[in-house]
Amino acid sequence: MHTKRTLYFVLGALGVAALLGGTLPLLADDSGSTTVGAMADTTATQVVQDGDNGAKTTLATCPQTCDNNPRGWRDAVLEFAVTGLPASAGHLRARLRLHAWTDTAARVAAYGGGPAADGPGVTTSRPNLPLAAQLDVKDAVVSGFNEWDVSAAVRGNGTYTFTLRQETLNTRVYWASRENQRAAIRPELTITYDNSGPPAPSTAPVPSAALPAPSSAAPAPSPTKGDPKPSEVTVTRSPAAPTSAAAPGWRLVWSDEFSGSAVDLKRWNLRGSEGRDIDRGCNTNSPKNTFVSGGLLTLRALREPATCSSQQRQYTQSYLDTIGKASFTYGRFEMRAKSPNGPTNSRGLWPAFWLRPNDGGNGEIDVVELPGGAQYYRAATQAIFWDYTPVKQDQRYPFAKGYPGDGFHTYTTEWEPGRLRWYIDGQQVYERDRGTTPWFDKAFSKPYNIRLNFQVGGWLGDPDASTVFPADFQVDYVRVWQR
Ligand SMILES: [Ca+2]
Repeated sequence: MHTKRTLYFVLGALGVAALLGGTLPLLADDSGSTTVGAMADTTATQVVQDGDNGAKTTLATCPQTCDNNPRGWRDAVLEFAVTGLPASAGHLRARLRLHAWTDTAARVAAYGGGPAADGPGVTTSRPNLPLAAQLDVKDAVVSGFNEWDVSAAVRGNGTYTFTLRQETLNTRVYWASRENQRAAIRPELTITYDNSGPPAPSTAPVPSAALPAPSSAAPAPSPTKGDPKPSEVTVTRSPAAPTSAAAPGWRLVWSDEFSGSAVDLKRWNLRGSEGRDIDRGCNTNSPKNTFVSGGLLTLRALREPATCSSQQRQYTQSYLDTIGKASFTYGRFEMRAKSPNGPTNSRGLWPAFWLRPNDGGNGEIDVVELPGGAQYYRAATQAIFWDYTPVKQDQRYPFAKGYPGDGFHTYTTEWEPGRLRWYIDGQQVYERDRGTTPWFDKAFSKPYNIRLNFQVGGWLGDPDASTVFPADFQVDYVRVWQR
């Protein structure tokens, strides 16, 4: 997985940034330095206003009593992959650096360990893991970068997780996250060393104060060996895909036909062990919840106990995104898919195909949301959001005949400067433009990435005894065209 992650190494002494594939040139014969950007970070026990795991610009910390937070400590958890240290590196000094926007009289301690990452760029909680030793503490937060000496935890190349815990001041402190649009203020781990060290073992040791790297982060779903999935799967064979659904003038720039036997992790991130506050399920990267077979991607919701983000939950679910892998400014986005939602069996099930801006700021384009339940199952929702107060515009489009769960349908959004159009099975059903939407240009003139997820529970209701699990949201393809 590490080779698929983008790590930012900064040669500190020279101030020259370079993207490297895993080797780090020495600055001098006798010393060196490397700065690694966080490959994952999150606010543990976050609340909605701290941002969501997929698109946030800040991390928050707050003591247990902060704002009467019912979920306990709000900690900032960060994970770094150190791969560039030479075999001869010795006397390692490691500094964890986070940027805050204001001076604040809050004591903040850095610990080794904490919840670990479960997918490329996604840190989520593994609850009940005790924090390792306290590494350093600062009595106050300063505007700009704050540094903690975490040398005691860093032994060499490897994956390191740190937790920042705010011990005083019952007000949240905000820190720039790895997704902040200003790259210069993102979290860093800076390591300096000399060349006095013994040759390192050929495989990275597991540092005592850090968690081991998650076992290959996101196991590629495999239809074979030991996986109970194939015997459980009811694969709905995909009828022949439409030859070309594109309107004239559009050219295909990205697609996944799901014709292989596993989720293509070059195209998608698969979120794991993530519990968002807006729903009732745990996103997992288990092949039980997300798999490719028979030309289809299946996102499967299950009724089963799971723990994520320090919470015990009763459902598991699937969430894929293209953050860091594919993004688009304008385009024609289409999914051909079958919702599992029928009239009597689907309360609390919520498949969706949508887009969010890379900068994590304002804006959201929902190509389609397909909430289940007797009230909702007949319609497909088209929506745009400015923010989540919420300032949004949307409609629920009831099928004239049938309903989204009666078979495969295509859901399309054409996004052009100043205009958005939505189609179902090739027929236009909704349109937004600068006239309908004063915030159109502010929200929809920057790169967006793609999300496919199957949420259980939330604003439109939670499952009840009638909801049937497993429930499968089956996707034949996702295609993106541009002009
Ligand atoms: Ca397909």
